[in-house]
Amino acid sequence: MSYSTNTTIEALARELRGARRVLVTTHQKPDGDAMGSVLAVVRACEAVGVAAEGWVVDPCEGNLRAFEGPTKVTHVDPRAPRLPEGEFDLAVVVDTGAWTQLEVLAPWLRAMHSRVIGLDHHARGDEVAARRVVDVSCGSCTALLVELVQAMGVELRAGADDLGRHSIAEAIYMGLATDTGWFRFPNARAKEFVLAAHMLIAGVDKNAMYQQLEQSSRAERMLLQARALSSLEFVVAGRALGGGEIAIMRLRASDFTETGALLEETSGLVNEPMEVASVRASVLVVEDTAAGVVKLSFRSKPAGEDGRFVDVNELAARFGGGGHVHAAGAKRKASLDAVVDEVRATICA
Ligand SMILES: [Mn+2]
Repeated sequence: MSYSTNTTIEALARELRGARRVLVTTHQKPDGDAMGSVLAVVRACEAVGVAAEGWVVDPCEGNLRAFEGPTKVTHVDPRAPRLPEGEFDLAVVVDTGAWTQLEVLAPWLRAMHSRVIGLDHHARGDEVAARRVVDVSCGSCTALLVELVQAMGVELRAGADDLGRHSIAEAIYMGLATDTGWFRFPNARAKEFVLAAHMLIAGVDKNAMYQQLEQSSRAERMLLQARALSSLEFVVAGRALGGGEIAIMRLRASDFTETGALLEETSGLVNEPMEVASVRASVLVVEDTAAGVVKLSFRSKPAGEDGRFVDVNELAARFGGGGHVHAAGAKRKASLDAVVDEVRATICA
């Protein structure tokens, strides 16, 4: 069976209302939409008197945990995997339908299969949920969840404290804003703006959210970014990659000790050189002495007018890694400089 809708939102809403105890989960390393989706469904269940809890496999991107408030969410360290305990009569998988993104919980979800429902906006997925609604026309999974919340007969303001925080609307706005790059990406269409307006009317403080999510990094991270940018070089890509320029940046172990930045604070740095018009892809090479490896992150821009783009999944595969066509990673057991030389040679080839 293909990954497509096989039931209705109304039917899923009825299942949720009729449940006693619900577990809501999403893809590993949740982003704003994944976390917003989990919080929205848990809060909607609670609003109709159904016991519900979120189950999230870390690492958790950005400052998303600040939005949990009193909503019950269990965080699992993937290095110490564990499974839910006790009886759940329904499981909800949001913002994904792919086994590869649900590794930790997969044994539990497989055993639950007939009692797993899914709501997603991705084009590809597996038979994780027995009953599901998949709508790729939604800019975020939370955009789809607006329909679920309405079908459950729950107010968007449900869950809000005295200051209007921790509502369903806030969780939905978080997904909308982050998955559309704060309403800049092509998936921010009229529908997403209309939904966003409804969430603001329901009391969401968008400025506070922006500050919490996008302006809350440590000074150490900015100092690390300065180090990365000062190492920036532009390499002309060979014919195999379609020409143009590819940016390479490197971070040594000393860059971390001298700035006081943490390894996880490299998140997002690889995207910085993409601001340059001529850059088609970017590579960040990071020395991780604790793990004894050099980590590579690859990113590429979407296809240009000529329909060409750098397939970084393929590029990463040459370093024993992989991922997606526009975002991939790899690990290498070699010195930082040797890996950078290797990257340069591969790009020029
Ligand atoms: Mn999403």
